[in-house]
Amino acid sequence: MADVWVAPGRINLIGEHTDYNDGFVLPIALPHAVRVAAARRDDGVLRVRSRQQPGVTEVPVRDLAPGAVTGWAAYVAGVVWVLREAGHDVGGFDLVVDGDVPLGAGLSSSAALESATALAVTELSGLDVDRFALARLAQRAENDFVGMPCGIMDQSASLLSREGHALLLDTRTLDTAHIPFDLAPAGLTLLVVDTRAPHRLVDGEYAARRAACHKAAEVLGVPALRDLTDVPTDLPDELLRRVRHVVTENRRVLETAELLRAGDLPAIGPLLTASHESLRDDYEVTVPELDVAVEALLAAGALGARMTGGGFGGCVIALVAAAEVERCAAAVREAFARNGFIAPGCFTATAAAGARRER
Ligand code: GAF
Repeated sequence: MADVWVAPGRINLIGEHTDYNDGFVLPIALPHAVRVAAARRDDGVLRVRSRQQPGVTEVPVRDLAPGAVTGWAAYVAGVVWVLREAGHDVGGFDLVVDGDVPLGAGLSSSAALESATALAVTELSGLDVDRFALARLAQRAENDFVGMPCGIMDQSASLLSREGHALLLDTRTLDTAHIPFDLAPAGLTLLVVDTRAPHRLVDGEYAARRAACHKAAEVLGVPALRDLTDVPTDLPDELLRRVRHVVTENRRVLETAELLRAGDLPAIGPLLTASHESLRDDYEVTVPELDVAVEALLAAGALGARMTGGGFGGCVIALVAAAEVERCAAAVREAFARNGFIAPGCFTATAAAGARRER
């Protein structure tokens, strides 16, 4: 029987679009995960299939190059490619992927797939690569093989998270702190609303935000926007709003982490909502479904609500009293029906464990 590695999807509590600015993020791992059953092959061929997707990908590992594999299997092939590029002796594998992280919902199913693959391939190859290096390699696989210019949050969340904790990550240094995150004793719950909004222009808009941030850092003469403590005043309006989001969001992450450390859970609510407003008004990555969900949740009594992930669709999270979960979910469903949107999916989330070998 093949060995199995499992890696979770994630929800980001706060710290959006900060990771490619060397800033701070605060994700939790989800109970939803990707499993990779893996075995070595001695013919140098990478063979990948999925229990959810049709088709089989078969490619000699020596032929791996950006563009050689497309679709979901590129996340797997990219990890094998990047390990070989980094000089590791990695041969052929049989990999079977199975998962329950909702696809296209902004819950990092792709980072989970990369992370499970990275663990499987390195362990089966007898390589000693630490989790921080694995996160960097998985990010590189996504940047250079898949072609998505993401930051390092999602791979780190999948590989470095601990059950019952949020992961405070400094994306410049990869310094981490595991901060207890258990809402139940405070009578609270994290409600997740999958808006099921079709992603629009995601990759192009994401790359455009990233480019704007890099341009602003260059103009302002700092290595990255993380290095700004105050919002500058002398930038063109759109660039200024992008910068303002990043500077204020970094502050909100650190404040949220402090409140969690102090055990003052309800107090993080307004910070979540402020993050959403900043993403909506300054960073302009929300869509009507995300804004309507947040408004409905707040009107129904949520202590705070925000979009999570890259935006342009995906999920909203809300901090709600445990007794109010059903009422809040019903309020979103009604608001979606009123607006003619597809019915949303609602579930509650706790902080789960990071990637590991399952058997
Ligand atoms: C996506 C990216 F993959 C992350 O790196 C991060 O930038 C996020 O969007 C926004 O915070 O999930």
